[in-house]
Amino acid sequence: MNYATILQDVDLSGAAISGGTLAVHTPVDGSKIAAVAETPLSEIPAMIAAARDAFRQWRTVPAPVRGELVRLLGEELRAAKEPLGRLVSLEAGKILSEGQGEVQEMIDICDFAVGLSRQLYGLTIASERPGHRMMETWHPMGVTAVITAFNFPVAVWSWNAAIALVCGNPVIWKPSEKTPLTALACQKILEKAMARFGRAPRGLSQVVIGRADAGEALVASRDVAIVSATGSTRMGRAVAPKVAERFGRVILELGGNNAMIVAPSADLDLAVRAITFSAIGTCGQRCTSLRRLIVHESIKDTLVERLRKAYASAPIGNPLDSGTLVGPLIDRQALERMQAALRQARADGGIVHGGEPVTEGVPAGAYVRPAIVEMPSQTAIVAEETFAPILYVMTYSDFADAIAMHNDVPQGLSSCIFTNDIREAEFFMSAAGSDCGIANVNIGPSGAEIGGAFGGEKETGGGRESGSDAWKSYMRRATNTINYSRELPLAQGVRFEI
Ligand code: UN1
Repeated sequence: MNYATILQDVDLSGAAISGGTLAVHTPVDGSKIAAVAETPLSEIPAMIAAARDAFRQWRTVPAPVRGELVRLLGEELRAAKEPLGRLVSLEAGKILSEGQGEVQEMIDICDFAVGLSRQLYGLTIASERPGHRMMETWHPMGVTAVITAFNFPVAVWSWNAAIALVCGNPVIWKPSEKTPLTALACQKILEKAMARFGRAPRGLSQVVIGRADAGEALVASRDVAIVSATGSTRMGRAVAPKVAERFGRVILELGGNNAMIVAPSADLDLAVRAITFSAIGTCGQRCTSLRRLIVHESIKDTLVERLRKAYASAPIGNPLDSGTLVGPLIDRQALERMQAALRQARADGGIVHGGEPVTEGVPAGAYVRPAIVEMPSQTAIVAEETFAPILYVMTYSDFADAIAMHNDVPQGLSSCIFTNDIREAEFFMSAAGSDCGIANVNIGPSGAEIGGAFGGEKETGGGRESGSDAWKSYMRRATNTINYSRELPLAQGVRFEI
């Protein structure tokens, strides 16, 4: 597929995508496809000020009316799904079906947010005082900065933007410097929706193109009420204290080191399919990718054998070719990090199947053969998140040990168990089971749908996005006590008569 056609099919009119200082390389073959203009750091304060002005207006627009803007955004995304999905594939290197799936996820969150715009409910609370009523009201919070990673270059913005907009917050988006084109395309799509809506204040949605220092400018500003950041734990460690220092709010979605426990009763046909999708899909570059397999010793050899067969039949190659299942890593650095992790795993006594760079029959990008690594134990390298298709396999004999090994990593995003034993399944989801934000039974850890809250514990950062009541992170709560009596009783029976 011709790159120029993919670029021409999306509306990037007015965006400066040639002659700029930010070179964009497609992971498909490493070639340069654009040179995007960076936002001068000196302009960021004015952008934040424009967002603050937009906030003053937008917070007074009734939430269901704000929902109408997001409804129109969903319509525009439906119309733009194919070309935008192809651009995602070109810029992030994911296969066509996953590029389309990512845009579908955007459409789904818009639908969800539209419904939510009529359901930003507060509670009514019984007062202990006669003639009094208590209630809580949810109000818009303020300017929301959204910092996103290359691997889900558009969906993660939409999770945040759709909810922030219905909650009454303007959004300033700092996409990954590896994927600015998809961000500019999304901004255009939202601008179309805003033009149809007709009442959106200027500055309601803005994009900052740049590198880490552009993100830092947003993180440091007292006028940015919420910083929602997705990326590595290292990035989160830099962002969180800076926001905490000024008592701002963070929503963090950081690293994952997601595992599957495979019990003796597991349906191995299903498990093999789930493992291959979640371990090698997106070339192992989802925050929810399966990275650790904790398998009962009695079935380990059979399972590894079946997985090796399944891996061998997954076509690796150009993600824009319709038969491909495994596209490239984002760049050479990612490939080198993968090779370094495999070297360490070998040094720790691991037996590595696959994992080598692939150069034949593929374009000139960072293509690799996904790796299965049989480990003698869960060593330090296994506890690290390497953003590549490496599946470490460990064994267990005792279910309690499997749970302990499962939780014995710093990250806590997603997890799953394959079992037909209801006790194991329930235990896995219980308070003493998986310590992750997502705990699944008989499905893999990746590919979550809109509707559930998304995020995780420990070094994953604790944030929740997209579904359930994640909207509460984008609003502030006011508790109201109303006295409709002619007395002024004090709570706790305190007497204070003058
Ligand atoms: C991410 O990798 O940052 O659950 C998000 C999933 C997708 C989202 C992944 N719905 O795999």
